[in-house]
Amino acid sequence: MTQPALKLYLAAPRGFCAGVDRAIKIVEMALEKWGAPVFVRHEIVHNRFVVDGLREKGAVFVEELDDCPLDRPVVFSAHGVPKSVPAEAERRNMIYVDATCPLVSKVHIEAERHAEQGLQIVMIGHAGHPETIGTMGQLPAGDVLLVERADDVAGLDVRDPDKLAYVTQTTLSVDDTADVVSALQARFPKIVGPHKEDICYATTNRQEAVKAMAPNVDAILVIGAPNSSNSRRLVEVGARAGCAYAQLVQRATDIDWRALEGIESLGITAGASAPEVLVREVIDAVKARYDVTLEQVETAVERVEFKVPKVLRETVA
Ligand code: 2E7
Ligand code: F3S
Repeated sequence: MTQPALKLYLAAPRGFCAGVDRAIKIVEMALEKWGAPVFVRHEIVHNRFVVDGLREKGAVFVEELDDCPLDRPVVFSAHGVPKSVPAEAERRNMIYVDATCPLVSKVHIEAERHAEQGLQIVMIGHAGHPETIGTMGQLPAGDVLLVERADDVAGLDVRDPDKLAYVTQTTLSVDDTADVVSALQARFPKIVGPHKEDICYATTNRQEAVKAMAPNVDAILVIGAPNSSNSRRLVEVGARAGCAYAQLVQRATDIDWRALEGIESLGITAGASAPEVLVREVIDAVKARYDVTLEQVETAVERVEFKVPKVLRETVA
């Protein structure tokens, strides 16, 4: 039986970023150095496949430091932690390794520096997300104000409208964030921004690639988890850039084939926490149903790499 023809566009860059690569490597190297179990506070990155793989190697995932025994090492997830977490680990004399992405640490330092200069911090981010909790937790509780949308700006109750700085989550929609920043600047003309954008290179590049493919495809599948902020933003960006059907799927079994009936072109991308094996799995599932012509939509080439912390570099070959 002949299969329908389908033009498949594969976004590049997609999938793992340098911060995710590093965080996974940190857990693997900690397991080599200290043996199992190594505790990990929060999903190291927001992907069940990655988490299950590390669990099989001896990682134990918990939500709080209180759930870790004192005599085993603990790794903090790539999303970052409030200052109180390493402080408490130190107080308990625990061995800990911080897998916070260096680009998140940069935002933490920036928030602290602005606060030292007497500025109150406004964080643009999603309430309850671990990165937002971690960044806000660099300063005393209640000091940092949170805005999620441009509409929230009008309701901000600031200490001094002339002494403000903003920071953002690294995985936000570039376009939505620009709107929030404009609203902040309109109400607080003196508000200070980051030296360089807080939205990271990986977020920006993945959104750019989706934007480039969206107008040319009938549907987009974003491989990523429902709790993955950057992956969910890719779905929104795809829809807003003109694609009629943009859907998040964790893996091939999630694909709603009936929704894809009649399409002639399909775009595929993956969030920063989604492994390439899942992209391959999705491509293979598509190939089993369609006569596929594959084309890459490359809008950037990434060469960013981050070193693992010294404590692991020194002792693990
Ligand atoms: C850390 C940071 O694990 P993710 O899905 O996390 P998000 O923040 O997108 O929910 O993706 C990798 C990652 C991205 N940002 C890890 Cl701060
Ligand atoms: Fe870091 Fe950006 Fe990845 S903040 S973990 S490089 S998505």
